[in-house]
Amino acid sequence: MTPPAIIRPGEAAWPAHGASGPFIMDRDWLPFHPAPRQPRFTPPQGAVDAHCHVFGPGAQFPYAPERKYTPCDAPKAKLWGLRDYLGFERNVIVQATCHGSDNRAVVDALRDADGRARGVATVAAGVSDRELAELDAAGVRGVRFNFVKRLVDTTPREVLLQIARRVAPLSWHVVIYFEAAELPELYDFFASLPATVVVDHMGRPDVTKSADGPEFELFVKLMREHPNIWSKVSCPDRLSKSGPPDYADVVAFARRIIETFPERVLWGTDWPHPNLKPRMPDDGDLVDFIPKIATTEALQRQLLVDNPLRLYFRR
Ligand code: 0GY
Repeated sequence: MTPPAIIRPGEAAWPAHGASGPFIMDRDWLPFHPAPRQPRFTPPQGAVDAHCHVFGPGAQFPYAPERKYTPCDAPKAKLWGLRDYLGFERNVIVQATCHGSDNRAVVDALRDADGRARGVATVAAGVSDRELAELDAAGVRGVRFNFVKRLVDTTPREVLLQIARRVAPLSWHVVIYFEAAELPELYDFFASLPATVVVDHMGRPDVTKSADGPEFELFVKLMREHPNIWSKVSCPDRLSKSGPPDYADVVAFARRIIETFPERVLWGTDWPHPNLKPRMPDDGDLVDFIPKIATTEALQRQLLVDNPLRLYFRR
């Protein structure tokens, strides 16, 4: 039987059912929220969820042998359902590390999206021109470099630079994911990347420190001194110690980035929220966090519409 094209929260098929095919979801894996509430905040027309993932389904798109986790399946039909339910029009689907550099699940979703999704891939240095052209034709507009050690084995910087040079002719950008404590060591490398660079989740600041303190100041300096560097102001659920529904301790960090660099910020749900513990966020809470960090309609429009359209949907 063909699965439905769109599965919305509230429908019987919405909650996660583990991993399909030969895969068994990790015992301590938390699946995405089984019944997210509808947000009170209405995103502006044309809003883009610029950081989300698809997982499998494993039976169709096998998880990578080198993965560090086995998630629940989170198929495109549910991503489209969540998009509509939360009031978004488009998605940027970021290749998750559980799929390694096998981008088939993302490409399949992009081809199904009717022009309403773009992708960020993971590629190896040996990727062929033909593979890159196929990814580009499907809607991929960037590559992701991951420096979070619990997620990936380290790739040498020369190899990453080689990849950045390979994708430059396609005008792709580079998404980087790292923890704040690693920034001093990685700063010069990031500053040297020959592309537009997008940082995941504000470089994962330690929000128990001050948003005006030296650690976050280094990240602000990186953006201030390098106009090619953008930031996603996403994942309060990953960063907050004070927790939902307000994620109050993340507000000052996200506001500082949005108000200082309003033309270089993006926002995303991060659905289906890989590796999140001790609890899954309610995606409705995440959308209601937006007006706390982008406090005017003009800022909300830049964050959710103008910036992602400029970066991802110009072609
Ligand atoms: C995120 C965060 C995480 C995971 C991944 O690709 C991934 O596996 O990105 C994480 O575990 O912090 O941005 O989705």
